[in-house]
Amino acid sequence: MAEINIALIGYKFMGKAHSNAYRQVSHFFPGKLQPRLRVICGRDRAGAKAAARQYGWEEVETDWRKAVERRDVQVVDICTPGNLHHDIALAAAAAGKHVICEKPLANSLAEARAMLKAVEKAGVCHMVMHNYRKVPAVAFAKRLIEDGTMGDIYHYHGAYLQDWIMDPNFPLVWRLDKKVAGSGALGDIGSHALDLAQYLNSDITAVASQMTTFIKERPLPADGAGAWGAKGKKGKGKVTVDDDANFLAHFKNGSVGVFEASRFCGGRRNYNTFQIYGSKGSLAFNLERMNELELYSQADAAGRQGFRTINVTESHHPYVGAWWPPGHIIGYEHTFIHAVHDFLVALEKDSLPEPNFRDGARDQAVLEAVELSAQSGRWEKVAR
Ligand code: SOE
Repeated sequence: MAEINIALIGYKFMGKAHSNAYRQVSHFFPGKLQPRLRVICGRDRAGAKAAARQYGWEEVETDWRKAVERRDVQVVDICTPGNLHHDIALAAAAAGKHVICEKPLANSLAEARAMLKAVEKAGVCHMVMHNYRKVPAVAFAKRLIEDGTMGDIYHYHGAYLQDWIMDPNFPLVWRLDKKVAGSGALGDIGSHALDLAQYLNSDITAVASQMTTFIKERPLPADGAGAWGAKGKKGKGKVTVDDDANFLAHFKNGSVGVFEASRFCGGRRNYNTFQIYGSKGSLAFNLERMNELELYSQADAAGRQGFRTINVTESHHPYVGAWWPPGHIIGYEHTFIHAVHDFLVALEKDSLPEPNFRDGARDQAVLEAVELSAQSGRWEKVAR
């Protein structure tokens, strides 16, 4: 098994999830390539060193440019806030490195398109970490749609609801600073919801939206760990992103969509859901019950119709065969292992995984249209 050296830029929540995926993937999806956790990079040396010790990285860098330029690195994995995605991806592509990037791909459509152009010009492999496509139940839903079980799709309802910033005293972390995050609930979790919709249903062609900020200023982070540049300052800062984004959508296949992304829905800790209604059947998924898929089929005999719960834990379900016997469920962290597995297979086959930067740029075009519509108050077409 050949080794492939990884440089991970960023070591917080996503850095932890990606590190675990690199360490686990070869145990459950043995292939020709084995990731080597070569260097982890973070601005704060002490923090990066602690993460290196905890997750098993060999070396530490505090300057991402040095990590990207290293001749012993073949893959650059971007787990930073969105304002650095573009610069790191362009540097990595120019250095001939394969690139994985957290979602959303960028903080603007222009940046996303420049990133796509750079990786395609460099001829490197690229993936955007929309990990929820790698949930077995979601990949199985894709199979049911593709094999015609759902018939023609009429409706797609997508909602990704959380509640972690409802406390007005929650500090002004970087996700609430437009200069760093690009947008709020829309880009952070709305991007997941619309990526699943474009994966499962078809391209979104137009949107009509509204975006709301419920709490307009918050305490600056005491330790400066949050909004960059706010280190050590006292007092409050202005929230410059949306707390909620909801929008109507038209799809290329003629179906219609309703979407909501909010971090103000009490009790919804990580409630990423979709319902799909077609001419022959319906599907419903809830990430908080991620091993289950609700299926309604018109083909069921009269008197016996109704939503049934499929336990997506059989060996013939996507990815499940690598894990446990039926009913022995998997979790959030497995979606990242599946994504890394797909990336390694793409590298082995000299192909491209999904979702790659082309998908990420298509998602970014929808994000931009949603923001335009919230400003114009009109339907906006999605740039293609
Ligand atoms: C915060 O909203 C967050 O960590 C997102 O950034 C992730 O993409 C999502 O998987 C979980 O929630």
